[in-house]
Parts: sequence; C-alpha cells; structure tokens
Amino acid sequence: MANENKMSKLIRLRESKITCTGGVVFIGDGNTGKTHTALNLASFKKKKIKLVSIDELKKSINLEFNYFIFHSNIEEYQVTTSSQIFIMPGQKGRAEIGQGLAFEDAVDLYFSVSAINEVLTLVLTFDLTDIRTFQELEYWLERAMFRDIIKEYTSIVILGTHFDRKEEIVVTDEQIENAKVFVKNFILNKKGIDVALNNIYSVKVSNISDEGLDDLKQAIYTSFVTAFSIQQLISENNNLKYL
Ligand SMILES: Nc1nc2c(ncn2[C@@H]2O[C@H](COP(=O)(O)OP(=O)(O)OP(=O)(O)O)[C@@H](O)[C@H]2O)c(=O)[nH]1
Ligand SMILES: [Mg+2]
Repeated sequence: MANENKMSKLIRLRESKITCTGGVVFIGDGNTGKTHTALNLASFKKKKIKLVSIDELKKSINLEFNYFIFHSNIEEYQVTTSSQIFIMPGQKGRAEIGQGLAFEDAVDLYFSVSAINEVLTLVLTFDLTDIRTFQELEYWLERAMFRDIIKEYTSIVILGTHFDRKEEIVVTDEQIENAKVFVKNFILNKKGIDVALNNIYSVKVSNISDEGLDDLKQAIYTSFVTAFSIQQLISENNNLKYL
C-alpha cells in the first residue's frame, strides 16, 4: 500500500533502537493557546517558555513549526519518537492580501510537504473557559477531514487549555467525554475511517503551571506507538532473532 510505504520511511529499526518521526498538528480557534502549548512542549525540561504577553505574541499568521523528542523503552528496545509539531493559524478561511496566512492558505501551501502529510496526532484545541471555542471544534474537525489531514493511523487529542483558571472553567468532563464519541462518529460517517475510542484522548493543560503537559506528551507518544504498530514490530523482530 502507498500509505504503508510512506509510513515505513518515517521509522527505523536498528538492533534494539527504534526511531520514528511524524506530524502533530494543532488546530482550533484563534487565541485558544495552540502556540503556547506547542512552545511549552518543545521546551519541555529545558528552559520553560512562560506566557508571553499578548503584545509580544500576536495571533499566528502563518504555519508554525516546532518539535520535541521523547525517549522510552519497550522491552529491551529503546524507542525514540521525534514529533514534528505544526501549528495552524486559528483564523478561518483565507486571509486578505497582506494579512499573512489563514488556515486554508496554510494547508494549500504546506500540506504537499511530506512530513506534515503523515499526521499521527491531530490536536483539537479549545479554551476550557470559553464554550464557544469548544463548540467550534466541529468546524475544525470538518475542515481537517475535508483537507485530508486525518488518515487511518491518526489519533485525536481533544485539548482544553487555560486549566489554571479553575473557577472560570465552563466546559464539563461530561461534555468532553461526549465529544470523543462525537468525533469518532463524525469521522466514521464522513470519511469512513474508524478511529478506536482508545485513540481519542482528552487532555487538559495549563500553559502557566505546566499542569497536564506530561499527559499531552504521553498521548502524543502513545499515538506514535499505535500508528507505527511498534509493539507488533518488536514481536516480529524478536521472532526473527530467535528463529
Ligand atoms: N491563563 C492561561 N492563558 C493561556 C493559556 N494558554 C494560552 N494562554 C493565553 O491565551 C492567549 C492566546 O494564546 P496563543 O498560544 O497565542 O493562541 P493561539 O491558539 O496560537 O492563537 P492564534 O495564533 O491566533 O490562532 C495568549 O494571551 C496566552 O497568553 C493557559 O493555559 N492559561
Ligand atoms: Mg498562534
């Protein structure tokens, strides 16, 4: 299958080392914290990027790129995932001339590039204190499907930001759980792709306290392990070794 070929270019197994890479795409309304979350992920354990004031960090008017590397062990294998993070502009449709790029402009321009094509994790981002941004996820999911960003191997993360503003949180856990089922059915009905509920995660983060960032990293890592069927790869390799 063409798909498998493309995916196989993104993973290497040498002796007991497995290294893989793939795309993680953030979409969602403007001002929901996509840029801050990606910056925090990328600087994890190094210098933390703290909230930048609105004056310093304007709304994104282009595709932003970042990455992080995660090491772990599965059996005697050392697994390294290098996640390439792409943050889409939160502005809907197309931008006016001279106004940078909106979502559709960025997809046109960048999604012909291979690494971004293999989206292993799609992060639907909303602000826990703003119900409208949560409701708008349906719009973003629809655009992601229309633009072919979701593949058979893509996992979904429903990401609520502003977790530090506990008193102002309006989106409930029940609504988030319902959203998982909604996302699953939406993708199945519109695209015929059956994403397992296990591969639809919900994560809450604060970009102020860093609460939840570990959970987000773990969800992304797990979606890579799933997309590449790393567990299966390991048992096949073990079988070969002991033949
Ligand atoms: N309190 C709080 N503020 C946050 C958090 N995450 C982001 N913010 C603030 O929310 C605003 C928007 O954050 P961005 O990361 O620029 O949002 P974005 O989704 O990239 O927005 P666009 O680039 O316009 O699409 C900024 O003023 C941030 O300081 C959070 O977890 N808690
Ligand atoms: Mg941004």
